[in-house]
Amino acid sequence: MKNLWEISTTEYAGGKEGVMRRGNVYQLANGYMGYRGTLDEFGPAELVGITLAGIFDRVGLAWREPVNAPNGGYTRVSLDGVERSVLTSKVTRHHQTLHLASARFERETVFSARAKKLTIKSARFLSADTPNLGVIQYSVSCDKAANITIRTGIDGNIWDLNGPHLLQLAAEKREGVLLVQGVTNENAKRVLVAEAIDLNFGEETHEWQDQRNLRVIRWQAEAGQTYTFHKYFAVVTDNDLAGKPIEPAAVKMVLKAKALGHAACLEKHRAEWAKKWERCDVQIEGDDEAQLALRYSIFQLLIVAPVAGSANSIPARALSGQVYKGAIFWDTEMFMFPFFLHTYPEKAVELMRYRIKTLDGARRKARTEGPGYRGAFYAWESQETGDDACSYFNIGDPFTGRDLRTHFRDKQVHISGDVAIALWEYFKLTGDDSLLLEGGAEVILECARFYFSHAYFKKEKGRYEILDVIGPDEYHECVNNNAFTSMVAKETFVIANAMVEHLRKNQPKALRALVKKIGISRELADFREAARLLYVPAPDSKTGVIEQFDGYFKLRDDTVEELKSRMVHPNEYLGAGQGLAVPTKVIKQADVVMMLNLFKTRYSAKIKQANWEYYEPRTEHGSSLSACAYAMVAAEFGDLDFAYKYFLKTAKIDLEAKYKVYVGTVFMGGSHPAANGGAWMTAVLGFGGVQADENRVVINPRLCAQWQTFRFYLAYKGDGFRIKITKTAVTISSPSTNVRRHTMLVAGNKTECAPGASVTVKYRPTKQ
Ligand code: IFM
Repeated sequence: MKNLWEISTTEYAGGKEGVMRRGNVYQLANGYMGYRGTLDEFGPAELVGITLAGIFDRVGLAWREPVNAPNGGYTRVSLDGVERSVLTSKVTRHHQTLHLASARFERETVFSARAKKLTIKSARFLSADTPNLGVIQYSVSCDKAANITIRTGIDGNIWDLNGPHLLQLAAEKREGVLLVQGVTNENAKRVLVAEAIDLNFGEETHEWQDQRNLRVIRWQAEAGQTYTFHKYFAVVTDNDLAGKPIEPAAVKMVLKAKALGHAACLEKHRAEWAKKWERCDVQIEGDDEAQLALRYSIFQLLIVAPVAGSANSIPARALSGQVYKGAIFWDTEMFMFPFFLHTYPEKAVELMRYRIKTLDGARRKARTEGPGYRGAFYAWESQETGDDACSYFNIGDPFTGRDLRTHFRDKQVHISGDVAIALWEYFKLTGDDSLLLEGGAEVILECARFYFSHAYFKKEKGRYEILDVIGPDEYHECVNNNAFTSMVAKETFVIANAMVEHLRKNQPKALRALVKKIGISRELADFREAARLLYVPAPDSKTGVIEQFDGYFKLRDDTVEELKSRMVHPNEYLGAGQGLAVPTKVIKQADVVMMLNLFKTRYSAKIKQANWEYYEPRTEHGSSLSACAYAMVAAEFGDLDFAYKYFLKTAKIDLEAKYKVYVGTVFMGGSHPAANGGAWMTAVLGFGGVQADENRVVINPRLCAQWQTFRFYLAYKGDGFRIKITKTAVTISSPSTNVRRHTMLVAGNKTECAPGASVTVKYRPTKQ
């Protein structure tokens, strides 16, 4: 039977491309850092990357990007004086596994040389208990007596897209601990890696060569004997210990881990992961393919969930490297945040704290970006300060090599509303207004202020309009009245008004202080008016189809296939100035359909179906964010087969790693946490039919044909529930640790869920 808690492969070749894709698939992370799924002996040419969360750097005029740390996991082995690597030696067997339950990467490789067989095994994890720490167990054995040399330590040769970011690289060995330190180019932040090992064989000498700070361990190995040591490496930066000496902290960390020992470190790490899975796993009976893909997607989200107290967020390519500048996009709020909010609110809050932390950056952007913009215009590509990392020429033209003017940065204004919506959802589903008081309320008001400064009052129609924007479909820039954007802007006003009412009733002092602080008192009436008068394109009275933006229906109705047949270069970008899609109705990704999914209670199933049927054939799905929106909406109007197809497409994106790695000339080969979140949303919110708001949880299951039983956890208002859905019944178990009785609406039946009780409700399955 297939193990649905691991993935493995015997592949190790495939050139740079194969190594790059496997590096993504087999990556580990712990919120603090990511470690690509590369092999111990690999270097920068094989895209080894230990990508750090929340620390960025810029070299010259190149894009700012996250900093990669020196590789404290580096080890290479020589047999009888010749180095062995999967890249250059004869490999008779190779096997590597990613263990999802314990977030560990293992490899075993057998090399053949001169009638000898050398076996190396290694297993690594990035501690879920101590975020700065990585731990590796490394073993070597040879079937015949042999001279073996191991070089292990810290590799200061760092793979960077736009580096080098660490200057003045310096190495040391102190108290048996290896150290490599560098300083970032832009902000002079120190990044230090310390490494300690436990070794009980061989002669150890020291080498600092080619930017590598290494221990050289030589010994005469006996035939068939296994030699094992453990490596403990820690990454510490000025972000962790601003202004304080970082070296003693790093040394202490690795020596402490070493004293604790590998087994104890692993035990602590496993215990943390057991807690994560206890809460976040989703179980599907009857469909192993979906089970593994969904579990893998959840794993991808859990490994990059921000460390408690960091106020970091999750970049669009997670911690799989420096792709997309390590930046945070709307992907987080719209696609990843729902998973955390419904299962792991402690992480959801961290994601929101990031937006609070970067509010000043959003204010700066509003001031500098637009004509008279005020409030908070969040960065399209956000890094640690909230200033926009997105350039005005963000895609390279593969024909000319020149950069194309794109308007992602200046016109994709829905980002501010996406943030406001997520903040409000957090309040509604947790019932906890402390985040609002911590700065969330200020964010919401500043987002509303931004939209009011952006909105145009069209006198002859007596309405506000949001003009000159880009919606989620990035192939059509500078459009007026984009349905998604206008709806999100309107909702921001609705939320601002509701929030002010909430605070007025429950936190009047805090509200008064906030209104005074940001001087917004007179604008509150504007927000009420804008909530009423902001125009959002409505469904056509005959067809039910919502026009994506003014004039969309007049565009040329080419098919996606026709468009693609005209492509001259495989990586050419279909949008921007002269992109093939610009004069046509072909859209990049779900736009109106994304809006129908986000505001699902406001539109009928009929409207959803009409729009889905209109837009799906016209969607290129050029973004990994697209398929899940179509899947969720299809589940709502009952096309479960289609929903399933797009669910799988989304859930398998990182597992299969067949995604495109270039847009124009821009390399973007990393993992896709938004799609991972989309997979979870399609499963739980789509097939599970979960819809929670401030008043109650509604569950209207519509299981796809393949699934017999579907189990998941749901966090709601400080309590948690285990939900089991079969083809005919929903069972909700409320643990005795729950504090309150909750009323849920299950398949139309009002259901009381009391702490310690379990309740089953029968339902009639959706006809297919
Ligand atoms: O945020 C997305 C955008 O919607 C489409 N291009 C890629 C971005 C990052 O995933």
